[in-house]
Amino acid sequence: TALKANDVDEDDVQGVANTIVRHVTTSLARQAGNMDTIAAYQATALSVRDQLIKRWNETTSYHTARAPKRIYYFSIEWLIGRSLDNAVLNLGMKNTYEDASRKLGFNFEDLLNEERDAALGNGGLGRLAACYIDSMATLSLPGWGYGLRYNYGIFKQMLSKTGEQLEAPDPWLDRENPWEIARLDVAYPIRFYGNVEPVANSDKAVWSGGMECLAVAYDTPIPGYATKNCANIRLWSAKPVQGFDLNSFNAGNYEASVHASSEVGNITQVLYPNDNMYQGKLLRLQQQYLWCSASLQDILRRFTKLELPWTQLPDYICIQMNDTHPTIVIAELMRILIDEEDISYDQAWKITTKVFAYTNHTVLPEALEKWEVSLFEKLLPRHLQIIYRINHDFLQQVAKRWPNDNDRLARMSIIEEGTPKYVRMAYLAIVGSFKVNGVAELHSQLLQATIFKDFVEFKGRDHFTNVTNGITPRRWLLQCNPELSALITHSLGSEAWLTNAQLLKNLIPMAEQKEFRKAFDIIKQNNKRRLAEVIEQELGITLNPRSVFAAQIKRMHEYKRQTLNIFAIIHRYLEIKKASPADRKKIQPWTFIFAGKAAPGYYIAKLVIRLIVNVGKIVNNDQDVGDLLKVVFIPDYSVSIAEVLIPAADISVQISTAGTEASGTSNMKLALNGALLLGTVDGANIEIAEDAGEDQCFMFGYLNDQVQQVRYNNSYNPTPLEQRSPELAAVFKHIESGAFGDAGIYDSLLKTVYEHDYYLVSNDFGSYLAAQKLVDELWGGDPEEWTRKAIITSCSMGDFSSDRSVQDYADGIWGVESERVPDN
Ligand code: 26V
Repeated sequence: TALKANDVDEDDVQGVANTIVRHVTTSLARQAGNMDTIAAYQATALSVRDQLIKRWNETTSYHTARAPKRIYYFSIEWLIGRSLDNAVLNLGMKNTYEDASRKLGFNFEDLLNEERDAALGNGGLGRLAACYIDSMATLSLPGWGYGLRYNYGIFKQMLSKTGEQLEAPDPWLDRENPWEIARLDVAYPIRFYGNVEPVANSDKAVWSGGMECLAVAYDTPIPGYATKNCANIRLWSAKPVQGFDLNSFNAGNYEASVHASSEVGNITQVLYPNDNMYQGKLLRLQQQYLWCSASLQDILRRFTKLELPWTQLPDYICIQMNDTHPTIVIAELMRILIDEEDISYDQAWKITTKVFAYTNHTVLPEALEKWEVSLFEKLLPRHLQIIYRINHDFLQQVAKRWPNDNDRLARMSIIEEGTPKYVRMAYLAIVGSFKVNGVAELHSQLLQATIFKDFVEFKGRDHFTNVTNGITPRRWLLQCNPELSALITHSLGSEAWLTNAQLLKNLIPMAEQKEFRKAFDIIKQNNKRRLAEVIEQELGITLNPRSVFAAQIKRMHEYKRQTLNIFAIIHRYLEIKKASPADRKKIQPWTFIFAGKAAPGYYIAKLVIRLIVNVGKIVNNDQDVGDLLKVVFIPDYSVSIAEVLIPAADISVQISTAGTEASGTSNMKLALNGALLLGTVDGANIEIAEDAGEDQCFMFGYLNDQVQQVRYNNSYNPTPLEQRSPELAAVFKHIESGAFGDAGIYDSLLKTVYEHDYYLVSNDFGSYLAAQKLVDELWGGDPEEWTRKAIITSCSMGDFSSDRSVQDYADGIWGVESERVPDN
């Protein structure tokens, strides 16, 4: 019975309350009565953590005994957000915990709001990893995530009085993190710099010297929904080797013998805040290597316990690389097999190339990683040698297939020649993997037709595939929109849709029923009011819940074109100002909601924030405008803010230049919550429109295959802005008149459109206005029809569950199967 001490039945309210009180007195060392909201949150989280650990242990034992093929998801970012609500929902214990906290005198909702976000990611890529691990757990797949335990997550965004983005550190670990388990005993040595000595008559070498440190493991259990399985995210923290340094001891230098290298301490301090923009920083390469080497050592240790030959490694493990950030792991596996396990180069390569698969997340050239050879050589000399050998053998094969085609060799070489020379990580990832995928149909096609074209010819079509992204319906519907979830469960007569999102489409016929539409509409209104209250409280802006709530919530980037949106808002503002009082009555009310961070060094993106904030200040306080137009920039966008915004949106603004947004995932979250898509023909918008039906969406803008030509014309046969778009020219005039701050502040932003207009803002402006006009007509003309479309959209999103994506990976790439922990 001692072992059962932590057991409570799922619906045992008193039992759960007891565990919470026990944690207050023992873990928090407080008197049971001395509980504030923070303590109540912490004790509740620790109580839930006990449940998770129990499942974690059962899953681990079961999988150790069964020894199935395992999948390891390598992501340098994990954008988890909060865990308490998600955990109690996945455990099926939300009601129990609500009742237990009420018994103790607390509102569960208040406890939830005490939790800090785990924001170890920038945006889509990091949040995707978090959705995928939720689905891996829910599908009972034997899988773990690996990443880095940054002391500081994505920066906290604040706005100055003049609307400029300010950045402050995010000390998320200042309060103890109840969701992690420190495993100080799981630590691996990591080497940097040093020298390489070849070993005569072999492929081997000895890498020694340099700087050594330790990578220490911290585990975050991830419970599946409606399964006992619990997955794990193992995050590494860098720590100096605290050996007994005999040299400094002998010298009587006690201080030096306990001195921690500050270089080591830096490695896992902070998440790089860039999204879609590569910077070749030494510290970043140190992060990547520490993470990959530690994770691989961990994985291989688990494999060697099976006492199988190395040739069977690919039958037992698969490593999915989330973008090129972990590509060094390919060279690391080669190094370990050759230098430490005495395997020949050729045999090692055969094994290695059956282990890895690579997901690409962007075609933007400025985001592709390429490391300066000199920096690489200094930090990882042995790995550079191995990469040269990989490249040599690879180019020999290319030359054999295409004799005398030196252009092709130069194009395809993993080493970019020139001064300086670079290692092209995407090419290494393709050559070292057995499968490469893009994240939406269009994106995957584009990869194959453009940046990886040569590699398709060399490796064959089958080397490349598509897996369209997905989002977890547990967090992005059940948790963030409880009322809509209850309506769905009630109407379907079961909760099965939470693990089989395709069932949602059985509700599509309900869109024709007035009663159902009414219920759906009331929920949307409630969610809008809830958001309006938060905005009133935090920003002092009063919103009209009967206006169209249009949300553009994502990282600030030129290609995502927040510009197009804010320029259209200014246009709308000018139209309202021009209209007579009688005409104003016919204008539909809109609320434009923006949220998103700009990379700290991204000047233009920061200028866009400034423009949005300053337009808001003018428009929101203009008597002529009144309720017809509000512009809100919500600072410090995060997963937990997204959970409030997304259920409240009527319109999902997804307006990237065609061909630039690999997939997008906020488009899926918004659609699932009943927002209509106002978007370009790009990324996953295309598939969303296909599934929801184009009638449900407002699509506009130049198509991908027209973009090149238009862009060329913008640069080389420029027509004056006045001709490309007279409406936009008028907007620019107004900005330049100083209407939103001193004339001249925005000049460098406007110049990007006047000259080149690389992202086709002026070219798409007219059709964006036209699309908004259609929205106006529907909103003002036929609210029932609007709700009908919203229902159809939401119920057509089954394909965008991350369960579908992860099952696609499991079947089509990983070759792993469900290993469900038996119920008893
Ligand atoms: C690149 C870099 C370069 C070095 C500095 C830090 C950093 C961080 C991330 C990246 C990769 C950016 C690629 C990315 O985030 N792509 C987004 O991936 C989403 C998930 O697949 C997708 O929905 C978005 O469309 C895509 O932009």
